[in-house]
Amino acid sequence: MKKLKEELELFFKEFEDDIKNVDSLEKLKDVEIKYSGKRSKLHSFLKLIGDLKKPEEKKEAGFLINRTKSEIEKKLKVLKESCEKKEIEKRLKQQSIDFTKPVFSENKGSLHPITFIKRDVERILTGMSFSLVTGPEMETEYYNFEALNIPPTHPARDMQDTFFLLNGMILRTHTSSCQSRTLEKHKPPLRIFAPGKCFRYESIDASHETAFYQVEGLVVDQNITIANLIGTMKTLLSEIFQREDIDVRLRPGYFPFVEPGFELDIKCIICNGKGCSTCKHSGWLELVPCGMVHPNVLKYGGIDPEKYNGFAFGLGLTRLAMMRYKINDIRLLNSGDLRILKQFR
Ligand code: FA5
Repeated sequence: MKKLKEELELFFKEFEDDIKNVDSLEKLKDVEIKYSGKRSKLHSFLKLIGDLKKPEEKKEAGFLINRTKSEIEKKLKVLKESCEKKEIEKRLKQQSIDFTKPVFSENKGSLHPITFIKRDVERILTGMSFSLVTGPEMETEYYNFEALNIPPTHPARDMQDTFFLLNGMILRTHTSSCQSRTLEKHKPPLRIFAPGKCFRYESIDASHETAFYQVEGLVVDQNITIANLIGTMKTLLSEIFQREDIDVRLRPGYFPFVEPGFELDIKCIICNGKGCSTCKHSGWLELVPCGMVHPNVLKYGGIDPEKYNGFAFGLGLTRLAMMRYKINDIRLLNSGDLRILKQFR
């Protein structure tokens, strides 16, 4: 028994010497295997108990071995906790965040293609002495229809499927409502444009959305002619498409607030008028509805139609963006798909 006691003491001393060098979980694992694992010397001590014949000897040997075993396990447990703490501290140091460092993110935002084209049109029209005006998206029927020569019972109201709000207002169906608001407030000569969002209760397809952008243009002065309208449109579109040779044509178009009213087409800029899928093989693209301001609209604004006249146009900004950036489905513009938007940085 004395020999066993000495051997256990030696074994424990060896263990204490070994744990002095343990400073990581990896080294701790080696020590655990060596001193408390199934193949450790401690296990061979435990096996010795079976060889002892006398019960008192078995009891004493069991006591001595188990005491050493629990001492070893206690020390290993404490050591494990301190090694884990050290490892966490080490990892935290490696991953430390410097909040004072400037951020250069890979994921920079970018402007929407409609914003690009809107800013372009704004720049060009201001350069042509037009002033920017704005109007509300939630509008009265009066400014959206009535003051534009579309009385309540007029069938032309059906041309623009309208969102009616519970408060008796509507969502404006076109930026032409800015015409009636401007004419009421300002007197000629005037030259304004109004970019903004419009809303229609449409069934959505590749070229129709329920919310889309238009830019309204309005000129009121004395002796304005259709030639002024064509000249202005040619200059505006040449600047937008960065080409000098924009060809336009006028077709009759019906809008109650202009007389005569036109659909202004441009010669297809993709195929140069030869015919392609974009222009549906006609060689022309329908782009700007426009016309000479109807005398009744001037009267609603308190302007004498005998003295003044003018022209107006309503450019579909969303479709213009589609044409400029060759986007074949209007729904892509509002899809929120970054793969689309990232292309226009
Ligand atoms: C109008 O809205 C008239 N207010 C334009 C006008 C102004 C005529 C001044 C005369 C004088 P229209 O409904 O055609 O017209 O719409 C004008 C443009 O808006 C269209 O050419 C098209 O480019 C765009 N647009 C109309 N509806 C939608 C829609 N659902 N989705 C996308 N764009 C649309």
